[in-house]
Amino acid sequence: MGALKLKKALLAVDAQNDFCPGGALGIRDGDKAVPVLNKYIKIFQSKKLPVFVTRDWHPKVTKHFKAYGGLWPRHCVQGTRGAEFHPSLKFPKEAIVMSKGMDPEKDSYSVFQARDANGTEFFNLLKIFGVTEIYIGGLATDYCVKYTALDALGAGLKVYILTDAIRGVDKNPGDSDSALKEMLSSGAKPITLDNLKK
Ligand code: VGL
Ligand code: ZN
Repeated sequence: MGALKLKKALLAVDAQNDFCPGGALGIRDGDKAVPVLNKYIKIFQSKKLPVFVTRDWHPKVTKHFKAYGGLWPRHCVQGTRGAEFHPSLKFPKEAIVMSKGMDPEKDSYSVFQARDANGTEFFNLLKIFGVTEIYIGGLATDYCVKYTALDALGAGLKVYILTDAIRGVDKNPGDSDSALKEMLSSGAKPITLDNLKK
């Protein structure tokens, strides 16, 4: 299982209670992405490929929230139920949990601004694992998924978007559609469970 041979990695983005229906920033059908993400996780796990699971992880007070001048209702506050992973998300203990959004001064949507439990940044983990292709699914299409995909392309990685496992906020109608178009026109490739090479 030489780490140097590893190439592909899965990124399951922000499948958290607050981004699902009933949550503080509930995304329509956000929970529907979870069982599909679970299937991708199983496939990557069975091939011993790295699985990254990310979470939005905010302090109580941050400029990210409307109350302090930002865009969003209070959501995914560290230690709250809303910040927990959706109860049906299943991932192995080897999965690497990445947290982002801890800086009270700014918004950070990209997983390239996230850190693992040791404080290591995503890009460094990709280098350590030898990852050159990332498969991205989860929430939200028009924020975390989009900015992560664009950063990954900018870093020279090959990027696949799991189009059957993403859902968006659509703060403005059509945001998710345009986000997907932008990712694809920037070089990301769409993929679904059916055409993922087994
Ligand atoms: C996100 C809205 C607010 C995201 C985070 O990571 O997609 N979206 N906070
Ligand atoms: Zn957030």
